[in-house]
Amino acid sequence: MLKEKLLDYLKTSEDYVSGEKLGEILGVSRSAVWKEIRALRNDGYKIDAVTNRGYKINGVGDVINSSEIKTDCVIGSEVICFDEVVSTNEECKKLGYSGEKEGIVVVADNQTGGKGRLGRAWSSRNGEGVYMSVLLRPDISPARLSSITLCAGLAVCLALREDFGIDALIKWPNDIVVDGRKICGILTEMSGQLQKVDFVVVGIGININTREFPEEISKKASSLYCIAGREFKRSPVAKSVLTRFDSIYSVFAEYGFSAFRSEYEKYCVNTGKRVRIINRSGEFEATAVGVDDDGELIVLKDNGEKTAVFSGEVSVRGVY
Ligand code: BTX
Repeated sequence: MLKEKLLDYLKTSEDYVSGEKLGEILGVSRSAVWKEIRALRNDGYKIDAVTNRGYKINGVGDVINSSEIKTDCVIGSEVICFDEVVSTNEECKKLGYSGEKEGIVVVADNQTGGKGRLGRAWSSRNGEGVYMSVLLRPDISPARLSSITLCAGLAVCLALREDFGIDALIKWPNDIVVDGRKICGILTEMSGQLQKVDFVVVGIGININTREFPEEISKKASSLYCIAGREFKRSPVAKSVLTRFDSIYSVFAEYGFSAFRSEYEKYCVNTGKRVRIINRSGEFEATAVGVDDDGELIVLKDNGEKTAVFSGEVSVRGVY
């Protein structure tokens, strides 16, 4: 796309570049260059124009586009951006069915039908969050899929802690929380048969600049803005998460979740806490002691019995 090529060129140029030179490089007229410069400004790029010198990028607003999010690794090697979709997971699944390669990412400014787990909704305010889905083709059995969600959670947690100074923790299995409130949710969906995975879509929703949440989640949701008291640009957060997810996923693909077990436990808010487990076979209270090599939560029941919980809702006192 012309706009992206122009943007890539301007980003690597330290000095002003004339419209004429840009036209020559891109094989288009000066007026076509000018049209794309205008479009980039509309997207949020600050581009200086100086007579007889040309154009220079002088800052980026809060834009969501491929050029800002694309990574140098497998996950995020290609990024498709939309202004609005029903759900990025649904768009990404279409790419999975059409045979797209592992690592492609779908991102949107807005979701009109963002999905949570078990048919729940994910509140996705326009332009206020990162809503993205990653296509993976792991060579693992469906039984081990849930640990991919844990890897994605760890990637979000580490990205927010190390690159953005947010004290993020993980609530097993897939919520990222700060001060007991949820700032990110992960929804993993799969296509395949009983024994073989065809593809997996990992959907990640992060609340970035949301100041007010709908009434029904206002007590349990938070955003980077609410935590830090300032706005964040969404694309750098998305890129940081994708880059971390790539390095975690590549080790996971070779060695399994056990490689991250102790790091996950370190940031898991449940570790050492009383938890209430609600699953198909009922409800019980226990003390969480960690996770096992498959990412299942290990709990110590009050009768002294240790058991692994592989799915279901887990509530922790003090954390919604
Ligand atoms: P979950 O089922 O664990 O969480 C959903 C629940 O969380 C809701 O029932 C509600 O109580 C609460 N909730 C809803 N919206 C928010 C929010 N913005 N912040 C905090 N709490 C909220 C979590 O499911 C999985 C969410 C994945 C979302 C991503 S966005 C990109 C991709 N596309 C898509 O449709 N889903 C994923």
